[in-house]
Amino acid sequence: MIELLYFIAIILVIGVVVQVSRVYELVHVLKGGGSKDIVVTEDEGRWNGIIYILYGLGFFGAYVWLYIDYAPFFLPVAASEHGIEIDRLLDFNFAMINIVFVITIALLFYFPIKYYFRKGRKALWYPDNHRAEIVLTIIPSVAMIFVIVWGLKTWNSIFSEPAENAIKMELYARQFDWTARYAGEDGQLGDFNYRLIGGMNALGLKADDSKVQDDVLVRGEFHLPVNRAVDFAFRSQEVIHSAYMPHFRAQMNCVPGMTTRFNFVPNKTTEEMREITGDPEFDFILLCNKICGVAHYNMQMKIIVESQEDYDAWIAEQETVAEQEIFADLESDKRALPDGALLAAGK
Ligand SMILES: [Cu+2]
Repeated sequence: MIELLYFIAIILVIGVVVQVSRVYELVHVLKGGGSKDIVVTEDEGRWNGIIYILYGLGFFGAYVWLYIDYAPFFLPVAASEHGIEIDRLLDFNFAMINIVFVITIALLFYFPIKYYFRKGRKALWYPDNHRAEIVLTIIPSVAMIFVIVWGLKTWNSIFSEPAENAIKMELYARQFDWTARYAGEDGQLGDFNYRLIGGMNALGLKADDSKVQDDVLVRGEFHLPVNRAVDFAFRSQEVIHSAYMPHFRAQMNCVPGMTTRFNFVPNKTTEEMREITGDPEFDFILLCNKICGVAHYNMQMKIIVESQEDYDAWIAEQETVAEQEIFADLESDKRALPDGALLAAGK
């Protein structure tokens, strides 16, 4: 609140300064000095240039400081195969943007001191230069085409079909948690229908589908084996959520009424990332990246990437749909609500 008052005070002070300078100009005109009389002197021009240089130094200082100050918040190295490609593409874009930015802004601050008004010096009349225009059109165009082609190639490789031995799983979003469903022993995700959502069956799974019973449902955290493709399907119960796994450079919207897909290969285990980041507490995370309601901020799930053996041991311990008896209360209680609390409490 106090910041808002400061802000309003600053705006008012600026307003007062502008008004006073206007009054000053008007008084000057009324005293007989016409507008012709208001001419910038050499001194004023030089000072103007000096102030520009000082401001420019402060500006670039802040620019460097922000990069350094925010460095701890940058994501660590990508933990998926395609993530490395995405980072390379982004790094190239940032390098280009920063180079052009520094050159153009530096010139902007330098020119007022270089070309400030001196008596007797005439400005050069330089209306156009076709060669310069052609060069300055072609260079950015080539750079743009290069980035677009590179981007499209990267996009195509990211959205290619997953490998044959990919793990099939589903991330199911609802206000405000995630459920991960693994395909189970048959390697196929069972069928679903939104009309069946209710009670323990928050995902609307079909009890009579033979592929459903061996599916594995987990909440809180899910595991993935390293260096093996994961073929994700995403669904949502009610509003648009977005499955965001920043360390794997992966994000996909979860849209009610349709299934979206994404696949990637995690290439670093949780343990390896803990060493890389120097943070023994580090964990991969799945977040919701769409503001989907009041508890959106807390919609997350831990992801553990580990060796194939550890993964196999973990998945063997998890309960299947059959073991969780998610259809039991639906049979007996027709009033079962499509409410998140029931699955949480029932599990
Ligand atoms: Cu959400």
